[in-house]
Amino acid sequence: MLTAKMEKALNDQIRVEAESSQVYLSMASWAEVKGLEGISLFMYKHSDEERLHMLKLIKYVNERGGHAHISDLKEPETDFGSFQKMFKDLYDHEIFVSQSINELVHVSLEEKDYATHNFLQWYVAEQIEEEALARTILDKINLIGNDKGGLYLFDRDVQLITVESAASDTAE
Ligand code: OFO
Repeated sequence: MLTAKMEKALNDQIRVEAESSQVYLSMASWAEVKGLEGISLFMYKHSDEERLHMLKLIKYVNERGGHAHISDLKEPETDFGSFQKMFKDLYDHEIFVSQSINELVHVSLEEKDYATHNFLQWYVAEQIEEEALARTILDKINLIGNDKGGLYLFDRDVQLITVESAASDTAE
C-alpha cells in the first residue's frame, strides 16, 4: 500500500511524464513543418517513449492500491526558433525530469517504501541514458555549426540514434 505522500509524489511524476510527451510531440510537429524529417521522426518516437514512461507509473500506482490521476496538462511551446535551440531545450527538459525523479526517490526513502524505491531504479537508469543521448546530440550539433551538408547528415543520423534507442529498449 502506498502512503498518501508517496501516492501524491507518483501522481505528480505521472503529470511530468505526460507533459514531456506533449513537449516532444510539439517539437515533432514543428520539425515536420520545417521539413526536418529525421528530427521530426526522432521527436515523435521520443514522445511515444514518454507516454510509455507515464503508463508504467499509472500501472504501478494502481497495482499498489493507489489511484493514478489523469490531469490536465500545460500547453507546450509551439515555436522552437531553431533546431539547435530545440535540442538545447530537450536537454534542459531532461535535466528537469532527472531532478524530478531524484525528488521522487528521496520521498520513497523518507516513506520507507522500498518497493517503490526499487521500481524507481528503472527511471534513474533511463534518465542517465536520456541525458547522455541529449548531450551526444548537442555535441553533434556543435560540430555541424552552420554547414548545410552537415545538417543533412545530422537529420539522417538522428533517425539512426532513434533506431538504436529502440533496439536497446527492446533488449531490456
Ligand atoms: Fe521520461 O524520460 Fe525523458 O523526460
